[in-house]
Amino acid sequence: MAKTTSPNSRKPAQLGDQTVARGEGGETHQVAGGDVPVLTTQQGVPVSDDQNSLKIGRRGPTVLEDFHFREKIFHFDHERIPERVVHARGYGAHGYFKNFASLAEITRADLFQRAGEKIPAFVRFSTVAGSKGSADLARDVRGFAVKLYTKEGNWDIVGNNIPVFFIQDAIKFPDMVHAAKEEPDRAFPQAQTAHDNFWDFISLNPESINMALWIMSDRTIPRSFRFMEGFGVHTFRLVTATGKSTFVKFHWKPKLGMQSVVWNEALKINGADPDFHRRDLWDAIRMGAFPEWELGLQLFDEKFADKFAFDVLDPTKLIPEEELPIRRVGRLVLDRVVDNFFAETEQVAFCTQNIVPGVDFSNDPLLQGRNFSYLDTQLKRLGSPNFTYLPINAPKCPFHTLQQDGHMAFVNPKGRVNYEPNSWGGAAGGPREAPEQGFHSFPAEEQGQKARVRSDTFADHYSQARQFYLSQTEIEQRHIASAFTFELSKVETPAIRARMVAHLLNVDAALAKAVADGLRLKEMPKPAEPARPVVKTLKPSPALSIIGNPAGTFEGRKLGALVSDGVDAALLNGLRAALEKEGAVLKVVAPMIGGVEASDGSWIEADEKIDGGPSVVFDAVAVLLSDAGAKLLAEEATARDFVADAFAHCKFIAHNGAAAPLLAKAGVAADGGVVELKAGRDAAAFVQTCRQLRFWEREAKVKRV
Ligand code: HDE
Repeated sequence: MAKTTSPNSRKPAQLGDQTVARGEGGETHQVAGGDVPVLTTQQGVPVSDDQNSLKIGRRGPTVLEDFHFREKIFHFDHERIPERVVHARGYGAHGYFKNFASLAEITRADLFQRAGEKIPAFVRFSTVAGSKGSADLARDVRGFAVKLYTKEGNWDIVGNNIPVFFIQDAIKFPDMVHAAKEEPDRAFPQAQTAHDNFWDFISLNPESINMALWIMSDRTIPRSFRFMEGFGVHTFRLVTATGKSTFVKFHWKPKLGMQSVVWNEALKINGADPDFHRRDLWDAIRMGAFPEWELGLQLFDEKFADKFAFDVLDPTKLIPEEELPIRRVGRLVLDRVVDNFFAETEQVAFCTQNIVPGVDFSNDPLLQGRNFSYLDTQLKRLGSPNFTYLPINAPKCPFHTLQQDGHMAFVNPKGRVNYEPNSWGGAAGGPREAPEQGFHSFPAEEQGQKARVRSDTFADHYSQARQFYLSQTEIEQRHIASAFTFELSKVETPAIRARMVAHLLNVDAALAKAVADGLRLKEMPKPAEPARPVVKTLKPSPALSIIGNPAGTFEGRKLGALVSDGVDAALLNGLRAALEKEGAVLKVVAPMIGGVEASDGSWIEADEKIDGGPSVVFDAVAVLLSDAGAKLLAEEATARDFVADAFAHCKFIAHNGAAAPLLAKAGVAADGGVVELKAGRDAAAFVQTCRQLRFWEREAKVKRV
């Protein structure tokens, strides 16, 4: 059995294009040399062999003294940190915020003092309910958390893509999140609110009804992080150098407009590309198509707050922008992907308590509770109060605290001083207070009895839900009814389904009827008893609709062109050129990843094989085939799905004449969204049509239940 070769003997081997060394057991060794660095242990000791653990004899036991093996496995065993209890699934990117004009008359916040001030920013988008590995297209609120590294400290605006929230008091957050997440006995469903516990909770908490309308709208199935609005949700304060306070609500407005997918598409994207949103952000930034938003402020004073129909401290309410216009004050641009997902996106620690001089909190009871939760949760996640020194969390301005030690204290002060006041003058005495420059809380007058109460100004639960619903286009209203029907159809307890319909009766009778019919409720329930009569006179707010505010561009979007051998090269190239001119991209989908041979003999590389690139991952499609290609693909189920789904999802479909057999087999009926391209020059007009994003007129024909 024993062999005589030395334990380190290695013979060269050829693995395709790679020349490697091979050990006695046939294992691959790649060796340092030239500019290839030497692999070391964490202690810097060079490693001779990373393929084999240390053994007694060739077939003997592994020895405990193998420090390289133990260190490697030890570190691996501890790679995971607790995922965020909510917003676990997220994706971040770097960028900057640039201020348009001085806002010194409204706030002393340093980033708003000088026109054109540019500061670094980091943004993390997320879903709420799912685990870290859940799919991107869950129907869910999206987190929109922004860290602004200002010259007077870090300011975190930890917002969402929806301007209102489920609950009015932070003490309800654990209940709400428990109900939304997987049920504790069975540990499913993952990343879905379509289950009994969630709707049970909502139906027993009418304060959630406004948010329920929002989460059943298309806002919760965005096409891309790039096409979402963001909101600070709570009322905050901006404070000037002289102590004047203005209330403010924060808005992020996407440059490329808003866009969502349709629900059936979302379900399929989750299978086809669970990383759809993170891939989209990564690709856009790497392509140089930097996502951009404008920061908008709704500014108001006590007088406005007093006459506004709702309490501005109630986070389940918004202020319509028609009633209080949004002032755009700067641009947020994301221009750099992370170098390392864990170091940046996972370790970034947003805290609502991170505000800067010139910004202050309001008494919103949700915000007050959040100010405790975020710091607390970061300690659990990151394991040490020194998480603030991690490069992604550390301020980019000078900072000097007298805090010390703790786990992983890797930034430490020098010298003798770790307290103040002290007798050591000058630099040796360490940092001191700055009475003028330092953060001052706005000296709001507060008084009242200590009590566990909720203000009766929070008691109107339906009026804004109704306003939101009536602000939607008919198509969006149908989507809301379908979403309620879908979610409640997954609820097993009939009483919960009926209870939700009882609430919807207070929102809009037609909506309640559509959902009741969709569920086949045997009998319409009585409306839920409102704590306050529903105000039916609120004017609709058209700004709340996505479809009613069309993006008017196909920029940043993607067209999938299904091609076969013999594809008309001029047509394909014409389409590609027209899309590029618009700032959009064309992706080639082919029967095989190696590509196709075009009519002129040129070779066209494919981006996706047909079943890896279904039409759901594109904003519009083109079907450009030869006669033989159409014949072949008409018999191919994945090709038929490609076309049938594009049609069902109301996408614009371009095709050449030869593609007709496949279109017919897929059930495509001629309509204004199906456009024949005869020559490359037709492409420009088609791309212009695509600016509408969807051919919504088709929807009533393809969605009957
Ligand atoms: Fe959060 N939330 N939240 N939340 N939230 C967290 O902090 C919490 C709320 C939001 O990308 C946690 O670091 C409470 C509203 C975002 O890292 C935790 C309450 C809004 C993110 C937490 C709320 C948000 C979080 C979990 C009710 C929109 C992800 C991990 C009082 C305005 C940030 C973490 C990121 C994350 C608590 C309600 C947005 C547990 C107690 C309202 C975008 O601290």
